[in-house]
Amino acid sequence: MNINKLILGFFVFISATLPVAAHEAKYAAPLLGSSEVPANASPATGSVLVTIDFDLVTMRVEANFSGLLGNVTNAHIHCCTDPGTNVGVATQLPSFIGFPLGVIAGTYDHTFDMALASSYNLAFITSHGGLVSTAFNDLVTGLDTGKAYFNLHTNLFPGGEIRGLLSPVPEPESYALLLAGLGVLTVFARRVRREAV
Ligand SMILES: [Cu+2]
Repeated sequence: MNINKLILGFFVFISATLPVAAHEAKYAAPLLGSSEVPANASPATGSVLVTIDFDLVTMRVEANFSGLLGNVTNAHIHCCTDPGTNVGVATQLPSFIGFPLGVIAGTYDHTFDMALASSYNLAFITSHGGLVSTAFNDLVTGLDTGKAYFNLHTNLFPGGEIRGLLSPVPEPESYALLLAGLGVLTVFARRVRREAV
């Protein structure tokens, strides 16, 4: 076995394994009053994790929050704008279906079918290519580039009590597979060296 075959084998191994992990993308954010625009002094905290599955065209939203001064009126994701500015809602209105309303603390976990227009603010679809597919692409681009934020509105803070700018979470599986691939390469290289002796 020569080194070229070895390198070829490595890339075949990587290309066969990496795409499996790359079909999903995760985005996370802490939720804080200080992240609102303008900032507020709410002591509430929370966090949100958004998982996009590109095979199923779904978006899972997991959130938790506590210590709100007001009662939840709605929560959703706004897109797409630069950090420190405000923009319209991209996702389902007035609120994510099943989101705990009228409370000061809670948890949420729901998976949306992003091939359905009902998972979006219709105005977002209209202003982002007019199709569910173009809206989905623009939302994902917004998530990838730090231009989408989760906003939780309450009766005391109609503009939003806690908010978080969603940013990509590195995929540990991708790195694990890359390291596994390097491990295989090392084993092959050792065997080649032994055979050469
Ligand atoms: Cu909002």
